[in-house]
Amino acid sequence: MARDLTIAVCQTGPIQKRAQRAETVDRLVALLERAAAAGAEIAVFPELALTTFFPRWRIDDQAEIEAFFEPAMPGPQTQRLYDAAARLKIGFALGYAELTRVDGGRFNTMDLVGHDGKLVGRYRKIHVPGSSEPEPGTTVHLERRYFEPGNLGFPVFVYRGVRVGMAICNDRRWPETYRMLCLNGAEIVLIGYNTPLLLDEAPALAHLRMFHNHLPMQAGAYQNTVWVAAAAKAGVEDGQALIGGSCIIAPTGEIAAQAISLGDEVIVHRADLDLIAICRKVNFDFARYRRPDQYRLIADQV
Ligand code: CDV
Repeated sequence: MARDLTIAVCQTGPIQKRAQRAETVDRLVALLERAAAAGAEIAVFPELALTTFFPRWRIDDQAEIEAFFEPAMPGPQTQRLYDAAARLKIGFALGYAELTRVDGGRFNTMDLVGHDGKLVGRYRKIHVPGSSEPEPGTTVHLERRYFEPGNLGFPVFVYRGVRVGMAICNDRRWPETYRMLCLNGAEIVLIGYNTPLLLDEAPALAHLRMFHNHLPMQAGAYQNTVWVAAAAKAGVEDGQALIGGSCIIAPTGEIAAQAISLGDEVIVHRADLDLIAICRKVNFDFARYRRPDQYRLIADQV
């Protein structure tokens, strides 16, 4: 029997600092409704989808920092999104700033929520970029000030019989992300990102920002025979331009659907999961051809 899953990528436009959480959740619910109306069975939202990308600032006021974090998911202000998932019978993956209940850990997190509105699984960003203090000559990007590196590995969860993994922004540039998720059996990788259009440290690469967005995701999809669906937070957010380019990528490496705006936008594609086996047979039958015994560092190489 043919297997497929209809995926929606819910790109958002900027979420300004002044936006109230309720207003932002309204936007996410509206996007989820559009995704469900288009027949999607799962949707992915951006990284830190409930707030502005606050690591672009050095913030010293603890109360101000706390306001960006979620001590519980769902919480009083996000419950409506979970209720919408259950009402519309559509799952979603949502990026947010997590404050853990037990030990106060802080992570850049993405949760996978089922079509019953209940938590399916959690991923915490592993490749946390930037620094903890502003560094001269570089665009201020202080994720390492606010977040610890993820400590849950690259887990894969079963959603409607499909094996789903997640990754967050900078993770998408690293081959290890796709390889680990796919060694763990992922058939679909859901990604959220906030990527500045310009980096002060690399003006020579400015024209490549979108190319370097799609290149690793297309390569990751192709080399690991997996569907990739990636949602940007796009547009000018609190004075910083963020790229869009949200997309759905087939295991062939082809972009199957792509956003055309820098605002709230839904793109949908029915992902043919049988394509994975076809692509695997051609080049990437891991069990047959991978040689982990030879993948080792060689000391004293001349
Ligand atoms: N939010 C991110 O992880 N941003 C990174 C860079 C630009 C710091 C990215 O890879 O897009």
